[in-house]
Amino acid sequence: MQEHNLASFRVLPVVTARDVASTVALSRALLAGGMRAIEITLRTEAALDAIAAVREEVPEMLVAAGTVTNPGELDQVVAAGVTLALSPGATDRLLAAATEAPLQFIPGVASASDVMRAMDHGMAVCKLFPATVVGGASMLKALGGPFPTMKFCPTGGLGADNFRDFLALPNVVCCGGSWMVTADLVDNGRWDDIERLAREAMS
Ligand code: PYR
Repeated sequence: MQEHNLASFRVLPVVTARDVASTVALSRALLAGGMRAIEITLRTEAALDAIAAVREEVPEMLVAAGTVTNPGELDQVVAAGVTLALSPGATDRLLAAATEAPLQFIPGVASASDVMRAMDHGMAVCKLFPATVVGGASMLKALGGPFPTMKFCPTGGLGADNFRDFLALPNVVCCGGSWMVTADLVDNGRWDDIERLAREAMS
């Protein structure tokens, strides 16, 4: 299993690919703003083509796949050459498949039991999702008690105003967020604003 330096990402932009061209364009803007990793979620028809295109056309960007919810989707992203996959949750089937797959997998968790199931399958990093809904920074501090070695990538409800509170926690390696790649920014081709928001998040 390949291990990524997640702390170096700082903020992992979580992208819904509307189409290939706009996803390549927003990836270039994020890269120009200092972001070197992107999570493209499997929520749209365009997602797998967008993953392939960004890998090809923006090779400096590490392309992770998000919303990987079952072993079949895991196979698809492995076939696409992806080395990091994330999920909003986890099932035992998905966790078992992930331990056999040639990539790093970050399952989603929302409770102590979810963390324990992830640990059963050897996971060292989990995505807290939806982070602000299930308790936010207080939840992460509380989980740090029984699970001192587990690291988290909180995602869901994070924005420019609060992500630094999460990053400051010792058990947070990086934060997921979409505030720099909203539908409004992407649909209107506001690449300069995306670049600026990325740069602000990385500074
Ligand atoms: C995901 O779908 O992977 C999220 O980040 C929620």
